[in-house]
Amino acid sequence: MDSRWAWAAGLLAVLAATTAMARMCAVSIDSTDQMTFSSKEIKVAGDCSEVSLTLRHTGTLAATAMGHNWVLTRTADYQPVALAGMRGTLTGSYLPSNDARVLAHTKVIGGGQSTSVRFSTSILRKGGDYTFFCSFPGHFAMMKGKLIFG
Ligand SMILES: [Cu+2]
Repeated sequence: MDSRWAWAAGLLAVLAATTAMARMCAVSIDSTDQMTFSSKEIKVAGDCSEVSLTLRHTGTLAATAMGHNWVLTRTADYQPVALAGMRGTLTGSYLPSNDARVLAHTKVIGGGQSTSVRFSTSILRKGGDYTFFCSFPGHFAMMKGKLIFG
């Protein structure tokens, strides 16, 4: 009996430690028919272990005409990935397929829709230089911002 209680207490301690370590942080950003994001900067606290990002499209235009997505890369990779994405397709999220430079991304949505993506902050370095953008062809120059982690 004693050893069973000790085992249960040990299991609870492990569960408590795991829960304390895993911190999910929710962030959200809007996009519009005017080809804009609602913010130029997204801050993720350094103790977040996971990020849940929600992208909303508050406009009315269809995804084929004014589609938006949210793509995260290192800032050095942002333009090359955006340019490569222009040769992509709507179903492929206008991104090169299986490209390790794409750290996280949502699908492309149209007006009135929302989507989200979850990713681990283990892919980020504190204080690193990260850019988020929309890879719909022609949007990346206007629709971009910085993601700050740390
Ligand atoms: Cu867009």
